Amino acid sequence: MTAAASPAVAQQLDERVSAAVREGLTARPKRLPAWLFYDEAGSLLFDAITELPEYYLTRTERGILTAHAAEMTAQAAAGARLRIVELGAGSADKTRLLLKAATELQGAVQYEPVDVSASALEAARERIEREIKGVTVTPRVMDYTDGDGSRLHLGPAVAQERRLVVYIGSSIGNFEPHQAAKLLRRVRAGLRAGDGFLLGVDLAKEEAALLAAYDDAAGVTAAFNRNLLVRLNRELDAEFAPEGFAHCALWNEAESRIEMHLKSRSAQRVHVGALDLTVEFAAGESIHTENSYKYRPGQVEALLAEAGFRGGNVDGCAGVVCGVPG
Ligand code: AVI
Repeated sequence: MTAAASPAVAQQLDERVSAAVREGLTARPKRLPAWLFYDEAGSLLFDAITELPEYYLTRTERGILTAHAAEMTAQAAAGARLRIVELGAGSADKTRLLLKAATELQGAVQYEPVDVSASALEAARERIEREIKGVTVTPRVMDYTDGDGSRLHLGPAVAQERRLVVYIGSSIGNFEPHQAAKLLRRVRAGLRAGDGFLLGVDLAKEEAALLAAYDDAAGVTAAFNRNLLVRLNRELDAEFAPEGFAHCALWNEAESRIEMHLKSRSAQRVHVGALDLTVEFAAGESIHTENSYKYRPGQVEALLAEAGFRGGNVDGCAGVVCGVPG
């Protein structure tokens, strides 16, 4: 499959955006799905977030991979040849540590990044093949979240090879628990005995650290949140004044999640031209834009076990490598 998004795929995305916005802005309370963050500007803002001093997630995960990539790839390969598949690869920045470890282990490695963004995949392919000798990149443009509950198509299962499916960056935390469980079951169903799964999750921690990570001093996360309105203005001919909405991050202890909201600073009415929809906001009313679940010790292992994985926690920290029972 090539990395170019076909017109049919682009049209499907437009329809998905329209349906999600109509549904979310007419719901009570109002909400918008977090996947809407990632247009081109949103993806750049997210990259900037990962560099922020307050956003501990990326550097923590990079530290874990730096320390354990060799051990992880060796454990996943278990003496066979390893092929690496990555879900939601984006710029594939941290995955490079695994790819380097895999080339050191076996000389060359096939890498299959999966993402909805054809441009991000193409940029990653170009950079990885240039910078890491021995890696062959086969990008796949696919929405891995879009499924009917059946098996996730994870590329060819080649005899004598073991696949390691990588899902890092704590992206699983942006799914509701039942959706996360369903995704894990679909991954499991797409794997063969002996294949592996590397999952990066974030654990619950002190509230102040969590709030700072999602409401940074430089205002990058606020811009990321408001960019959603900029996107609706451009793609759906909406008339949001982004500064008329305050970025708000809160810790929901009962649900163990950070929530992001856009709170209307005043009573206002916003027209969304392409949907022929006028949305009324009371002063202080919010649009719920994201949940980021923070797991408690043992929860992830239980989720994985329920999905049919046999797991091992690496480092007692945020990385979990597990295998498919063989
Ligand atoms: C992509 N995802 C794991 C990020 C997170 O931490 O939930 C998205 C994000 N939202 C605000 N900052 C980063």
